[in-house]
Amino acid sequence: ALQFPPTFNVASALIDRHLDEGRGNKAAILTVDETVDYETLVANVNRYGNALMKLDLKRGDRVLMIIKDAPEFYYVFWGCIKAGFIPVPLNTMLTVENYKFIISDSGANALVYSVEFKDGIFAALEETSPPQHVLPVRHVTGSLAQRASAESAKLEGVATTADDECFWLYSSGTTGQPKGVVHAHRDIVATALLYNVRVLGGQESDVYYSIPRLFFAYGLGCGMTFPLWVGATAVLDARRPMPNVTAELFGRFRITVFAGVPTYYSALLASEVLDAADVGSLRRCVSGGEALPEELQRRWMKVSPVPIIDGIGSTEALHIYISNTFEDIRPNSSGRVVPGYQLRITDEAGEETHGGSPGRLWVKGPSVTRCYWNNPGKTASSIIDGWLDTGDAYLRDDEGYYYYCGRNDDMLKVGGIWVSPFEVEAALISHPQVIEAAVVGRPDDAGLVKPEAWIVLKNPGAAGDALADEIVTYCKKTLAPYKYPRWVHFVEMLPKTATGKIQRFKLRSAVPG
Ligand code: 3SK
Repeated sequence: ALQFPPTFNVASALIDRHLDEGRGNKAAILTVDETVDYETLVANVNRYGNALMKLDLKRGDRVLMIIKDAPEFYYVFWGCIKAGFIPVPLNTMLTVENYKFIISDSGANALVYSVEFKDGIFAALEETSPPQHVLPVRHVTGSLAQRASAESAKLEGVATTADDECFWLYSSGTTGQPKGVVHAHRDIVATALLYNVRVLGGQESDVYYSIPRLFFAYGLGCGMTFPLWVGATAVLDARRPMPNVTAELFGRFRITVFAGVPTYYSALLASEVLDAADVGSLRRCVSGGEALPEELQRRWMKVSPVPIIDGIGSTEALHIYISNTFEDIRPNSSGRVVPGYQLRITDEAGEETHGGSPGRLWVKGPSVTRCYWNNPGKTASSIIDGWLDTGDAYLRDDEGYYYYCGRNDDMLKVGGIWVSPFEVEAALISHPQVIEAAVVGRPDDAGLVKPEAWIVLKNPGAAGDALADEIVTYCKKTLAPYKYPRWVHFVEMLPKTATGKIQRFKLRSAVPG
């Protein structure tokens, strides 16, 4: 079990500690425009914290952050935590409707934003009761940075405990309104140690770069809390992730720990921009968000010196709780439980299953949220005795490897037999013409549910009945007979959540064009 002193503010472990450990001159953050060493990081966190304290906020007040991946994200996040406020990083790509909802749901008293996102934010602010303070973060007059520059570079973190509320993230989910997920100080330590150090092997000499942005739990870990925990360096880049930009960053900063999602690994490979020099420094490559097909791993291994380590996490658990390891990669599996977490799979009656059939996956562990903000109904239905309902359907084999079978509500019953859309998708993706695929259930003329496939092609010009027939024949050979898709539609792209999860519910109601 993790041990914490009676008074514990996570900012002391991830920010203040580095000066005592002689890391002042080491780069904490690298961007294409600036290098922030640990000494500057600590000073700026303190200055921002002091500037926030002047805003007349109360302890525990929420500060919404709509901030790009840049050093100021760190300054506001850690400045809030040291000063006793609750930072709430938000997805910078949300709709005006989502922002309106969150501004009101969070009851935040301050909102700090990067000027690039001003239009959407102000459109939302016009239609709701705005937080008391709305401030640009940097690079303009009146910004928080400007106020901070006049402040002291010293700030004692407020006395909190490891279990106190520390920050929130809004989870997008595949349906419904975003939900505020409340995390404690200890949750950051648990993920940084259990996954980052013990599974991934993150170390002080590493240079981390995360494709998922800092406002996602995945990016918050791989792009900020993990490198800070081990005293390493993080590369931040606010541009939209594009293969040529990633290749440039790999080469320029000699990235050693890279975090991506399967769709992005696939785009990197399809672009053919990576050369041996770019990938030469890679030590660990991580994938999450959606399951990694074996075929993608095979293609990655042709260009990279190291394999992709696939895992699964959630905003509610803060990071990855099932993972492969560098030494032990099981194709098409999310891996085994990350030591420190517990898992169980239940059947439709809520009974724990021990056989090899898919069921509902529950997780318990030291970084799992204790509640959703302002949503006692959702808290009560999803978190029972510390066990979190992940919403995912999983199968565990005799050796303890877990296999993703889709979201619980995505599973289809075909002829009375459960079919995992993921298994059919994996078969489709192994066809040489297919880049991405999503499978949903659709009732046939007799009202019986059958698999339907939505496919993105490598060469969209090849779409047509002949290719559809070829793909169906291919699946019949690869899968159990009842699992092949009865309908095939070619599309330019699949609908996805901001974290890259396929929104199958949108496909279920889509009318094939
Ligand atoms: O698998 C995910 O979606 C995830 C969520 C939070 C943190 C990390 C990961 C990989």
